[in-house]
Amino acid sequence: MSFKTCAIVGVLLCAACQHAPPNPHQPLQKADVVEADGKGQSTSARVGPTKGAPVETAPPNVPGNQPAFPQQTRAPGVRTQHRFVVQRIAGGLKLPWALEFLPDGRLLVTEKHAGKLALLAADGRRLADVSGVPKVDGRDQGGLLDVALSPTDPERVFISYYEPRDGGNGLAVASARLVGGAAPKLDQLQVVFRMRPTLASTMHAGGRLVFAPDGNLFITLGERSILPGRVQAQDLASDFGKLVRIRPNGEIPADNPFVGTAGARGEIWTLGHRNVLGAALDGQKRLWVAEMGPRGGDELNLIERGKNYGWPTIGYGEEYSGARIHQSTQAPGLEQPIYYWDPVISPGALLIYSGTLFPEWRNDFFIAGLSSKALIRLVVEHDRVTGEERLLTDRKSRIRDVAQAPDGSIYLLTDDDDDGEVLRLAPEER
Ligand SMILES: [Ca+2]
Repeated sequence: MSFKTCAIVGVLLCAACQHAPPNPHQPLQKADVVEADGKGQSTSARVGPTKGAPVETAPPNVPGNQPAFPQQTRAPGVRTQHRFVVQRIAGGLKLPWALEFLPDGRLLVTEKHAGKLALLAADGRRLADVSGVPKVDGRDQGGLLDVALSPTDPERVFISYYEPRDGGNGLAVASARLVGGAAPKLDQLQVVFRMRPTLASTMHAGGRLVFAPDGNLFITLGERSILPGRVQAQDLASDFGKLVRIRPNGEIPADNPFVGTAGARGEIWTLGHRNVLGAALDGQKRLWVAEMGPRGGDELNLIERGKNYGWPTIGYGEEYSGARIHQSTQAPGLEQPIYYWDPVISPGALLIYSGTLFPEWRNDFFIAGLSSKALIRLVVEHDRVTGEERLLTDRKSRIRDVAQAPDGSIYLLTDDDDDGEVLRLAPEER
C-alpha cells in the first residue's frame, strides 16, 4: 500500500507507511503497530514467553477444578507468523457494540447506551445517525446491541436491544427497511422477538444475532444475572439463559426441539447458558458460542439442537465473591464446553475466519476480549482447541466486537465511553 493510498482511505496507523514522509498531525507510534512473531510482536506479561506454553500464566481462580479432557483449557500458545497492520478507521464512538457491513462499503455501528445507529463511510467518517431506532433501556449492559443485515434482502436490517417495559425490561429484536440517502431511517419497523418474561435487570440479556443458512435467525440470550433470573436458565417456560431460533418474521419453526413440549417455549433451541454475546457459524455451518461465565468460567461451546449447556448446575467458575455456584464441573446430560478460561477473558463477540486475505488464519476462531483487553485467537482442529494466541495486547483496549469484512480483512470495535474505535487488521503489503 502506498502512502498516497493510505491517505486516501483515511488510515491513521499503517506500518507500511513507515518509509513515507511523516505526517506532523498524525505521527505514527510504534506502539500502535502490531507485528507478527519474531518481528517485534508485542506481548504483555500475561502472555507466556515459551513457545508452546499456554498463553495464560496467571493462576486459576478455582484451582480445584480439573478439565474434563486434555486441552479443554490452557491450550498450547501459538504465534501468528505473517505480518499485519492495525489501522484506526474511526474513533469517537460512544460504547460501540456491533458493526455491520453494507453492500456499498459503508458501515453500520450501534452505540449501546445512546441507542444510536451510526452510518459510517468506508473511510470511517460519520455520515449520519439512522433515525427510527426504537427507545432503548440504555443502562449498564443494556441499550442498542447487535445489528445484522438480512442475508437475502440487503435493505433489511435486524437490531437487538433492551426494550423498556412495564415492570422492567427485556431483550427485543426488530427488523426494518433501511432507506434514505443523506437522512437514512429505519422504515416499517417490526418487532419480531420479545424475550419473556419481563424482569427488572440491567444485565445478562445476550443479544447476538446470527442467520443460519436455512434463513432462520438465532438469537443469543442471557439469564439476567439476578437470582430470580438465573434459576430460569434451566426452565423451558422462560427465555432466560437460552439460545432461540425463529423465522425472520418472528414465527417459530415447526422443527424447533421443544415445539409440542408441554409448558415449553417453542422458540428455544438450547438451554443452560449464562450470557452469550459471541456466536458464529463455522465452515460446516455449525453454530458456536463464546459465553460469558462467572469468575473463572468463560466458555466456548459447540451448539447442538435441544441440548443443555449446564448453567447454573455445572461449570468451572465461581461467584465474584468467591462463593460456590455449581454442584460439580460435570454431570450426565449436560454438555461440556469445548474450552474454558480461568481466569476469564470476557468474550464480547466471536468470529470464525473464512476469508482468503489471511490464509494462515483460515478457520481460526477470534474472540473479542473485554476484561482481557486482547483479541483472542484459537486454532481449532477436530472440535478441540489446539492453540491459543492473544493479539493486540499492547493496545490495552477492551475489544467489544470482531467481524470479517467482505474483502477478508478483520474489523474490531473497542469499548470506550467516548473514543470507541473501529480498527482494521490487514496483511502488511511489501
Ligand atoms: Ca456451560
